[in-house]
Amino acid sequence: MNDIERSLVLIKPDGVQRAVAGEIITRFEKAGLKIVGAKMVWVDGDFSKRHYAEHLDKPFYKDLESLITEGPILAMVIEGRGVIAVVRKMVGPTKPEEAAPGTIRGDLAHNLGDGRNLIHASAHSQDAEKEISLWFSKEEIHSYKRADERHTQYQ
Ligand code: IDP
Ligand code: MG
Repeated sequence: MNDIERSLVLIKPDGVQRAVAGEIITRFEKAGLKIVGAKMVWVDGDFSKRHYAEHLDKPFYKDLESLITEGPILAMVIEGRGVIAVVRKMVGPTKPEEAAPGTIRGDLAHNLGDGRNLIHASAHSQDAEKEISLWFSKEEIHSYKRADERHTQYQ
């Protein structure tokens, strides 16, 4: 069985502004994943450069920085078994037009362009660890039991 992991999930400014945050969070909750941290943050260019360090030299970085700093982000830490891969599957591929129906990007971002794909999710465990410590302090991440845990994979 997969280990319990944590993933950093961001509903990006376009997701907050399109008011699909509730729909997205519901999908994670219904999948049995646990939200262990959540806050709304409006980041600046310096913070964007830290979060997207791997993309700094990409041609799309400037547009990406504009997009990620244009409004508040709903940032979450989500916990569950194999959660990093599960969330990436639920999110779908980077380009919404390539995302299958049933995925968050496929269902909710299909017609959007210019990198507007609603959501960020950690790609692998090293990224997750780095990203969670960039966005959240230890005190902002909480341990609690879901009411349905007795019947789920957490046992
Ligand atoms: P990911 O969010 O699916 O992990 P990455 O390749 O890590 O995708 O890219 C980070 C973000 O940068 C994407 O979610 C998207 O918003 C933006 N982006 C990626 N590639 C392009 C592009 O070719 N043009 C414009 N924006 C892009
Ligand atoms: Mg990425």
